[in-house]
Parts: sequence; C-alpha cells; structure tokens
Amino acid sequence: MSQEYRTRSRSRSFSDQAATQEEERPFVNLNMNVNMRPKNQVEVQIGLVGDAQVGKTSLMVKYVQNVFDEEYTQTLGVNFLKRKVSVRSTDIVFSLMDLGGQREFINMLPIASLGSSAIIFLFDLTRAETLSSIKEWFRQAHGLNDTAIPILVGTKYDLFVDLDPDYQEQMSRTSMEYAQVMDAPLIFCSTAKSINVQKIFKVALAKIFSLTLTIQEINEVGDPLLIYKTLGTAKRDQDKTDNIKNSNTNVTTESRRKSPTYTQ
Ligand SMILES: Nc1nc2c(ncn2[C@@H]2O[C@H](COP(=O)(O)OP(=O)(O)OP(=O)(O)O)[C@@H](O)[C@H]2O)c(=O)[nH]1
Ligand SMILES: [Mg+2]
Repeated sequence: MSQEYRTRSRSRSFSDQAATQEEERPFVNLNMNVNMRPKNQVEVQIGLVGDAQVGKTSLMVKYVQNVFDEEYTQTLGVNFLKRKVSVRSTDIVFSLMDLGGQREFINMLPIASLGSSAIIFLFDLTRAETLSSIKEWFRQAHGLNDTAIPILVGTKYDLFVDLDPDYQEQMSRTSMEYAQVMDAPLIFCSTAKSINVQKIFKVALAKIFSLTLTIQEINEVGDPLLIYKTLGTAKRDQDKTDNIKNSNTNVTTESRRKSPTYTQ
C-alpha cells in the first residue's frame, strides 16, 4: 500500500463517509397502479449465516425494521422476518432466515439453506478469524444448497475504519480472494451507521433475477467495498428470471456451482 494511500486511509474520519451512507426509505413501496390491479407476488428466501456476534440479526432487523440495537442478544436457533419490496409490477417478499452462529445450532443450517435463493455469509471485519470460518460455513451451506447465490458480507465497517491500515488492507484483500473463490459479490457494511445495508439486498435481488443494477462499485482498499458486477454471475436458470413476472412462485434454480479452493 502506498504511503499516500495510507495517509488518506488513516485520516478518513467516519463522517467523511456521508456520501456512502444510505438514506432510509419506507420498508414497503406504496406506489400502486391507479386501477389497483393486483400485483404479481414472488417470495424469495434468503439465509444469513456466519459466526456468533458477527451481526446477522442486527443486519436483518435493520433492513426490516430500521432499528439498530447495540446490546447483543444471542440468537437461539433461527430468527425469521419478512419484508416486501416492489420491483416494476411485482411485489417481492423477502423471507429472511437468520441462524444463530453458535456451533450448537449447526443442525438447523438446513432451515436457513434449503429453499434459499441467496445465502448471505457474514464475517466481522474486526475479527479475522470470522472470515476464516466462512470456508466452513460455505462448505456446509453449499453442500445443502449449491444453487443459492452466495453473498459475502463484511460487517462493522464503522469499527474497521479505525483499525491499523495494514490490517485493513490485509482483510480487504483476503475477503476479495474469498469472494472470487466463492463467486460471491462482496460487500462491506455497517449496520450501526447505515452503510451498504440496503445495497446488500439490492445486489441479492439483482443476482437472483438477473436484473441489471446501476449502483457504482466501490473497490478501493480501505473503502466500504461493493464488488458485484463480475461475481455471482454463473449462468442463471431462465425460468428463475421469468419467475419475477409470475405470481405466487417460490424461486428455485438448477445446480451450477463447483466446490471452491482457497489459498488462505
Ligand atoms: N459497531 C457495530 N456494532 C455492530 C454492528 N452490527 C452489529 N453490531 C453489534 O454486534 C453485536 C452482535 O450482533 P448480532 O446481530 O446480535 O450478532 P449475530 O451474528 O446475530 O450473533 P448470534 O445470534 O450469536 O449468531 C451486537 O452487540 C451488535 O450491536 C455494526 O455495524 N457496527
Ligand atoms: Mg443473532
């Protein structure tokens, strides 16, 4: 990393990131056709997995209820929340399945994996070992459902930016490598400071339905990475893309993924 970059990175205060901070929008798009035609509805299940305390429940609750709680409440088993969003003439109902990260709940991994169109693999940017654990989470979830789109999410970016720049660079580069191996879009987020939270689900939706997304990528080390264009691009089942136009359809896909090989 160049000295110039280091200086820039170190001096970057959190308030500098207002540009990347997200506006909170209504949870449900209330735009309706004037003739009140019933909309098509598609239900999409998304699993959230990763080590204990990486921030899975916080992310889900922030996305659905726009609330962030600093207190930690361990998830016992699986939490479940729904949120509806509108895309063109279709209502998409996200069913979010959040699995407690303690090893004792691993027997419930099928609940978060089977039937999911995307699985969000979360790690804590301030704890490198939680990124390492992604290998095992991915191996197990992929073994249960090799058609789900994997999304790799680094959490607590608000704390990460205050860490040593060398650590930031190492974590960023290693997570980029994991994302490549998993063929997973990579997103760094802060639930506490509303950075990239909405975008995680926009990327998931775009990948599931092969929609074009115009959000700009962020790929400079030290920034809240948002890399998705060339990742998660394995050939989609055309039926799946068409499902967005059909009502009351659960989304399924054909098998498409190889087992990964990591270098770290
Ligand atoms: N600073 C900061 N803290 C966060 C963020 N996201 C979550 N936390 C905190 O991290 C702790 C753990 O968050 P949880 O969402 O409960 O973690 P979890 O992954 O659901 O944990 P398990 O249910 O045990 O698997 C809580 O104290 C949260 O407030 C974030 O973006 N920034
Ligand atoms: Mg939890």
